[in-house]
Amino acid sequence: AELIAELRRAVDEGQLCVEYQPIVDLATGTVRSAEALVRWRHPRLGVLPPAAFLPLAEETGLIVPIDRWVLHEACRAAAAWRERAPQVTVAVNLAAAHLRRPDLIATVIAATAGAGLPPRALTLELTESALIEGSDAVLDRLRQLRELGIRLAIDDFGTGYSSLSYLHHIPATELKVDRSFVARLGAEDVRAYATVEMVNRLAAAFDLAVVAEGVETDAQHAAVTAIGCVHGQGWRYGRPAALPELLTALTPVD
Ligand code: G
Ligand code: G
Ligand code: MN
Ligand code: NA
Repeated sequence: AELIAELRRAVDEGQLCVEYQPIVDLATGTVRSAEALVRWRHPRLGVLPPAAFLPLAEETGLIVPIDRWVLHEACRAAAAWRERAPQVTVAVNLAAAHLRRPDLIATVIAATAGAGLPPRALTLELTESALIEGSDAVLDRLRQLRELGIRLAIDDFGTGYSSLSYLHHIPATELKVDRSFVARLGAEDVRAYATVEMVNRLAAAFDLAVVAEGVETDAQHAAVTAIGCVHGQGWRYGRPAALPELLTALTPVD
């Protein structure tokens, strides 16, 4: 209960911060995008990861102002790094609650336009469980976002209790292969390999880009590359880091 009150104040008192993790082109190692990941600099408990407070935020509805703050912050950051690296986009996680909000489109436009970020430079990451609730109103909102040029990623793909039929309706642009599958690749697990291969083929058939998440080792990197995934994310390429560190990584070496 106390944590709820503290979390409510955290947004207003500037205790949240955002780290950025690179998403690279597997063939060249070039940074293509960066995922914004929220942290809470708690005055007593130190830096808390999302898992420590986002479930509470979702229960209480505080996730809406939190995600909105992250979205604005990330759009401003991306507009800044694109002056240095014009092709590098940004990815922001959105909780399911946003899809049910009629003001979602206005919120996203306010963030991109306010930052001077072209909509095509923003990817919104949504989980399967958020997407399968897909009422007509939700689908309509997703289509409006696509019409603006916003990209839509299905996060943690393969971990929800969803059927695959929703892929036919959701106007997504990419799939993020959940890191639990990638984690098993290093051990030359035949089933893990087949799973990632299947996701990659499915993505190709639906004309979706694929990001392999949680790539930690050279062996996993080799496996996802051999399977044909185009993009990768994980400690092998870079940990989530504060904006200045990402900017350093993006500095053209010349
Ligand atoms: O950084 P970390 O690996 O601990 O993130 C854990 C999870 O929290 C990720 O799967 C990510 O989807 C989620 N997450 C991180 N930042 C945000 C955010 O700003 N909003 C929402 N809704 N989820 C986030
Ligand atoms: O949105 P999503 O749940 O996919 O967020 C990515 C989460 O995965 C973040 O919390 C991030 O800190 C974490 N992460 C990113 N790269 C790696 C990795 O290589 N290994 C592990 N174990 N976790 C990672
Ligand atoms: Mn994500
Ligand atoms: Na994920």
